[in-house]
Amino acid sequence: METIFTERHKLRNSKTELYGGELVEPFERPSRADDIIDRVRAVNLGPVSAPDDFGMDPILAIHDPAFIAFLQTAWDDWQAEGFKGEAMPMVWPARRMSRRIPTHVEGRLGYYALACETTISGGTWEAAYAAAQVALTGAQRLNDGARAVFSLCRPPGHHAAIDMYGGYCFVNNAAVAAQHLRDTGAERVAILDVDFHHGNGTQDIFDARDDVLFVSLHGDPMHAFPHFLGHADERGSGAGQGYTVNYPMPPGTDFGTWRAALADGLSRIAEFAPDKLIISLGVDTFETDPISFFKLASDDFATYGADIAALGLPTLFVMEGGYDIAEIGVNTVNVLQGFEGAS
Ligand code: SP5
Ligand code: ZN
Repeated sequence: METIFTERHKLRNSKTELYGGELVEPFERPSRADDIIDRVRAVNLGPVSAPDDFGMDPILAIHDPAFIAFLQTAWDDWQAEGFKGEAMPMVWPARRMSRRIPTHVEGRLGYYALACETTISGGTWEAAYAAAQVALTGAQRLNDGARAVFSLCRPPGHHAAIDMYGGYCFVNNAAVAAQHLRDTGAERVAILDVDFHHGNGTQDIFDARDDVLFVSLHGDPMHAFPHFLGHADERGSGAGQGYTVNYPMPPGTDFGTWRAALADGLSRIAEFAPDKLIISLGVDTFETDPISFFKLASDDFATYGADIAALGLPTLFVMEGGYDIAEIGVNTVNVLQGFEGAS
């Protein structure tokens, strides 16, 4: 399997994350991608290629232009205020408040953020742009006939909505890739999100659409980030009714339970009969992940990779989360090798 990767991910290197009331080293750090690419190379998964540049249009096909303009200048605007730390919001348009977009960067951060753990620092936009190109290049490889491709995106994307960032995400790489596939011939695209966290951004983007099926397995939002989306009764709206499928699961969920939900989701995808499949691949379902509560073991990742391959669809793997730094490379590549072994 070919991997698409660029060292430009390193430009996303913020020093702080707000966690448990402290500023800590971010869980979403450059060594994650380095560990994954090292493992890809160590097992000879396949060629590693740099992304092509598809420009801004495919990003603007998903995201609000004013939101993207905000991301592009947020760090400079923040620095211009003379602040010493990295950019983070502290006030939001909460219930019964105005939706008018403020002028001051503090207000703009609150308007566009869905969570404040994710700070913005120099290079964040450049890395997010590059990650979207990594996803787009993978999608184009499927168009060119590949059975499967691994887009090693960093920063991740599935929490980024039309006009919101947070959860370590800025541009929704999987959504950008899905729209590109739609715009280049695919009639139906399915996105299967196996990251521990609910893909609220992806769900939001495709909520009212029946041409992109969104299926997500995740920690129950009653107990897990992003807390405000991902319940089982969210099924899509308007024409998209029935095209969002959520499997929230409780703390301590083991592989048996998780795999049964996967089987149900895979049957829904088979029924939808998409032209292409995108996997939002987060390995934070691992038993010792520091911020999650599922109990998957390393071998389980290979097992479910094979389950996904059984659909027989052209498949793009887009990297999302996963924070157990020691095992992230092994677990990620286990999914890909499990897939290849069953293809
Ligand atoms: C892409 C992705 O996986 N983003 C996840 C962002 C989660 N950020 C908030 C983490 C808060 C975790 N609180 C867990 C308490 C564990 N005891
Ligand atoms: Zn996650």
